[in-house]
Amino acid sequence: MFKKIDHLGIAVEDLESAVQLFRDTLGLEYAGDETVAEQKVRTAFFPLGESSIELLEPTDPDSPVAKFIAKRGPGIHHIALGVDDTAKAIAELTARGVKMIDSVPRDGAHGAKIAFIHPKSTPGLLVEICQRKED
Ligand code: CMX
Repeated sequence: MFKKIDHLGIAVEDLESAVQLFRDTLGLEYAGDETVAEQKVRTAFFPLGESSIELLEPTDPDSPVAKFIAKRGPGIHHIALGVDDTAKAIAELTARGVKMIDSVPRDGAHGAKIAFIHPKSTPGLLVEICQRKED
């Protein structure tokens, strides 16, 4: 079902300074930013091999990412696993007894169809299932 690690999501307080670090200091390729309004985050992508690093800055104090930073500080927020079909993956995982946060796919960055597994079904790690638009 899972093809690869699609991306690692990293929560940051300030996107501009984090982009400077990853692009200018670490020298990673920068693929631009995108606001995902429905999830109250601004994202910046850095393709790296077959995966990417995704920086996440909250756009609102009510944003889940703002709450995450307040509780745990900046750092790895989620790991995203690539699939061909998010709806099918939700059905398969649910049938295997995995607790899902999302029972239907929602829109992620770059038109991806995404869903989250509940951290209660994993060792405290937030796992995103991600179907890329071009897939
Ligand atoms: N890591 C570990 N645990 C986490 C977590 C994280 N990043 N985020 C939430 N949790 C835990 C919470 O502590 C909570 O645990 P308890 O039930 O024990 O208290 C549980 O998961 C449920 O969290 P919640 O916030 O109460 O549940 P919601 O359904 O309101 O939201 C979630 C869950 C994951 C969707 C939300 O917290 C979130 O992070 N949304 C932003 C997602 C995001 O990164 N969007 C950008 C996507 C862009 C892209 O990749 O394309």
